Amino acid sequence: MTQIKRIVILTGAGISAESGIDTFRAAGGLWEQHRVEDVATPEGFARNPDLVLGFYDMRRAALAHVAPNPAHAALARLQGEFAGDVLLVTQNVDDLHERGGSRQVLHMHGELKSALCLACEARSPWHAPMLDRPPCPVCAAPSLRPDVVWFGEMPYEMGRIYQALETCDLFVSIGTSGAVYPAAGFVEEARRAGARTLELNLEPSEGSHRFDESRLGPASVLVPAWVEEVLTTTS
Ligand code: BJW
Repeated sequence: MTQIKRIVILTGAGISAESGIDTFRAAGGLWEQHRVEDVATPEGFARNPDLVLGFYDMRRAALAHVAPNPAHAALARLQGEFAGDVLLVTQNVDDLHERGGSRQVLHMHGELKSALCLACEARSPWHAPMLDRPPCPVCAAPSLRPDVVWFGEMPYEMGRIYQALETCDLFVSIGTSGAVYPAAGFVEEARRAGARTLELNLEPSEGSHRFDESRLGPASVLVPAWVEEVLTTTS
């Protein structure tokens, strides 16, 4: 633990579950309530934009009723107090890392509070519904879509993420099922770089066997305990 200088952390829906945001693949999760092909692909959006805009409007509005939990706060503490580098990459489109105190977060699957204009390709901060086809703040075209990454689309910030994975000494995956690529492959990239790999998850993920260590339990308990351990053993 004393040799650790560069940490890459990947978070998924599990870190926000205890804040009251549904995960995707659990029983009763988002993909049981909505067909993934309908709401999380460009083809689904082309077929039925109202359905997709309404789905994301509902999830954006729900952010007003949730709050960060101790796992988000612990990662913010780590970013503030760890002497080396911490890159926080999230697959989540919520804003709970930022509201938990994190200042630097890479949202590889985009953000609910951002709009992407299909006419001018501008990405703009966005807080309102999109179902009523509001104008783009940059070009005024009524062509906004949620600025999120659907299946078949390229996630954001991949260059920066792979660069960090190539030089990290510790990779930690928190609350993700390991079912979706490229994020599910990050553990292999980190292993190739010689990093230690740790998974913190409620239950073994699809990729558990790829990690040096798996700790099972709720993120609100595991993450603060792990952060405390890192800060006391590396200071
Ligand atoms: C707790 C907890 C608690 C619960 N405490 N834990 C065949 C093979 C390989 C790849 C492909 C393939 N066919 C197609 C692909 C590519 C495809 C893909 O991966 N498909 C799979 C289905 C196989 N991927 C893509 O298309 C991606 N793009 C791409 O690959 O571009 C090309 C490329 C090439 C080279 C380099 C780079 C790129 C894009 C993927 C986009 C995913 N988008 C979504 C929607 C985003 C917008 C939205 O939110 O609606 O992202 S899908 C959804 O899944 C969302 C999530 O970010 C993502 C991952 O889900 P996550 O976070 O893991 O949630 P869950 O629900 O699955 O798991 C929660 C976990 O938490 C569970 O394990 C619980 O146990 C745990 N948990 N409570 C701790 N309290």
